[in-house]
Order: sequence, then structure tokens, then C-alpha cells
Amino acid sequence: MDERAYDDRRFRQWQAGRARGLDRRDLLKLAALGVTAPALAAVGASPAAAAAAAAAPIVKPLPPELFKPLGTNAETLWSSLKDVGYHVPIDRFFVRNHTSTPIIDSASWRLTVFGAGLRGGPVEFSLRDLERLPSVTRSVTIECAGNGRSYFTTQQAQTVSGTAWGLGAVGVARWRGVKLSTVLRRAGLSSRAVDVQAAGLDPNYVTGGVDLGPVRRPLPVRKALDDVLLAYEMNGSPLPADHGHPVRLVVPSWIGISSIKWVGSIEVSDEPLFSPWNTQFYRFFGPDFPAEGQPFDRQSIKSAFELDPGATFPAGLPVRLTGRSWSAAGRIKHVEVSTDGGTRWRRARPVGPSIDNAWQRWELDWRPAEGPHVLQARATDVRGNVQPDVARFNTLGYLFDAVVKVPVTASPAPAAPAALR
Ligand SMILES: Nc1nc2c(c(=O)[nH]1)N[C@H]1C(S)=C(S)[C@@H](COP(=O)(O)O)O[C@H]1N2
Ligand SMILES: [Mo]
Repeated sequence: MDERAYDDRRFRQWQAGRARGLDRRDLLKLAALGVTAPALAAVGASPAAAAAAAAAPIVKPLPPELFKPLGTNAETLWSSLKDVGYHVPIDRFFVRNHTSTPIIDSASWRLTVFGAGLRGGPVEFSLRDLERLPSVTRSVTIECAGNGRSYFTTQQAQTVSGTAWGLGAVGVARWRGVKLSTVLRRAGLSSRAVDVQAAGLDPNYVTGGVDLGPVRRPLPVRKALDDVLLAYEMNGSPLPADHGHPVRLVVPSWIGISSIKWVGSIEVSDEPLFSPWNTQFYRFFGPDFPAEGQPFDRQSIKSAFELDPGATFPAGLPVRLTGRSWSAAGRIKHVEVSTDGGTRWRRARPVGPSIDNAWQRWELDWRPAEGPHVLQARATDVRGNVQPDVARFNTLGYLFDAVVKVPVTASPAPAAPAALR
């Protein structure tokens, strides 16, 4: 899948006004109202968003040892992933909600597939219908395009807008479901099909006083037919409410917004589709980019230690540092770790499997001297991508891929009680 070519083509079509959904004139109207992209991305900017937040936007418990709450979202604490195995348990998987988690009755839920890219009229599927189709199970990363955004500010002194995530807007789960291609073919996919757009059943996203409609984002038919799942199970359980119950998209290697939760309908069009989620959001804006922004779809490459910034260790004793690295371009080849602020780098030991579209766990032994230290991890993938020292600035703070500096402290080990000496 050549995302660059697709993005460039759609961008030109959109500029030429050949767009249905949110076209360029609508966007200019929004801009005239003062609803610019950064303002639209601000968290909880509207009274409606604030009201949704007040009504518990997330259903599952968010204990402080597992999550950092961020508006309508919840970030996984990396310390909670130590010793939990390859997949992130549901109780600590991050949640990114534009509004709030809807409670949907799976017995009466229906998926409607419709549009001019089908040979016939709309086709409905119940959950039972989907479960009767051949299923696949895959370990896949879902990561928010804004994961790591706060480091643009704390590490690069740049101002960006949007949810101030650390590195915990990412997780790997075992997703089971039916291939989107299977469902589209059953629904009568025609050779005229161009784009495929799922829409969520959560409340419409209202920001800056403008109702942008249901959360939705188009996929080119080529990606939709390639590796996309309509998932109804997560880590062996029915999909939980916060993660899209009863059915969500899982779009490997693409930014989290592609993996639409609580799917109610899927439009198959015979012309390019656009939505606010690929026009004013999820574009690179800023001095290095065209005024109208540069579209993108693919996630980048990152690493994280399984600890929280500011963690403390006993000085002079061996400690096993653990972490995970992942890339949307392919498996991780190796990971280097520095415990001295970037002077010396050592290869981390890989632990467990290295799965395409998921992550690689790793570890490294260390004996810290007393005092403050800076930890860094830098991944290289099989395509030769290496995490840079500086991430490319963009005003909405997407795809922070630079090596993150993690401050920790080694404190004198507590003295043994007198009786034990
Ligand atoms: N319907 C709907 N789908 C959605 C969203 C949403 O708010 N509504 N958020 C998207 C974003 S931005 C991300 S990063 C992922 C997060 O998935 P998770 O909450 O299961 O971790 O869901 C995506 N799908
Ligand atoms: Mo996201």
C-alpha cells in the first residue's frame, strides 16, 4: 500500500473541489468562523464536550496506578506494563474518546453497508451474521497519532495543541473478527468502489460550536481489502464498551483514528470521500508544510521504558530495565539503550516474539550510581528507520518519533535494620 501516492492524489482532488463529505469551501467557512484546525483540536473546547466529559466518558474503572486521566481520554501508565506479557490487558488499555463511550445492545445492533460502490442497495449484518463468517485473530498495535505529543513541548520547547499524551496512547491486543474484505464482498462490492468509510455510533463530535457529525474517516478500497478487521473480540473477550462494543475497525499500521469504534455503518463510495478527520485533523500543519496541511495515514516508530518518568531505583544494586519498541513500517530489528544521557549506547536484549504490526519487548541490566540519570531507548526497524533525536514539528503535534529522555533517580538503598546487620 503506497499511502503517499494515495494521500497526494486525494489532496489534489480535495483542492480541486472534487470532494464529498467536508469540502474545501466548508473548511474555509469554518475558518471564517474562527474555527481553525488548532482550535478544533483543543481538548474539551466546547460546552458540549465538557458536558460529555461530565457524564463519565469512559465506562471502565481508571485506577491511578494504571491510568492518567486526560479529559475524555485515559493514558496507560507505562509502569503498569511491567511483567504483564505481550498483550496489554483490557483493564489498562488506553482509551481515546472524542465524546463518550456509548452503551450498545449487541442483540439489536446492526451494521449497514451502503453506497454507490456496491452493486445493489444497502446490506445489513447482525453480530451473529458477522460471527458466522470466517474469523481471523491477529496481534495488532493501536496507537493514537498524538501519542508522545507532550514531548514536543517538554523536549523541543514547541507549542502544539491537542491532548498532552506522554507515551501511553498505544497498546497491542489480540483482536478477533472478520476481515473487512469478506464483509464488503458479501455486501456486493463493485469494481467502481473507491473509498470505504466507517462511522461510529458515539455522540457526534461538536467543537467550537460546530457539529462535525459522527466520528468517521475514509480508507482507500485497496487498504480496506488488504489487512483491515471488523473486530468483535479483544484478548479473547467480547469487545469491551470503551473499545468499540460490539464491533470496531482494526486498521494495522495506520493512525489510531482509522480504527473506528462502535461501527454502525460503512459507506462504500464510487468517488473520493473526505471527513474532518482527514482534512482539518490528522494533517501536518506548520512552517514546513503546505498551508492546507499535508495528509498522512501511517504511524511511525517509537520506544518506551516500562516505568514512569521520575522513577527511583536503589543505588548500587542491579536493576533490569525493560521496555517495548514498535514501528508501523515493519518488525523491530534492534533497540539501543543509553543510561548516561546519550553518550554510550548498548544493545538491549530482545524478549519474546517480534511481530509485524505489533511490538518487540526488550531488557537491559543496569547498576545505577547514586544520583539523577537520563534513560533513552532508540529503535531501528527492518526497513532501516531509526528514531531521530528531534521529531518534525507540526502544530497539531502528530507522530512524535524522537528518542525520549526519561529522568530517573538512584537513591541510597535503605540501611538494613540493626538486628539484621
Ligand atoms: N467512533 C469512534 N471511533 C474512534 C474514536 C472515537 O472517538 N470514536 N477515537 C479514535 C482514536 S483517535 C483512537 S487513537 C482510537 C483509540 O482506540 P481505543 O480507545 O480502543 O484505545 O480509536 C479511534 N476510533
Ligand atoms: Mo487517536
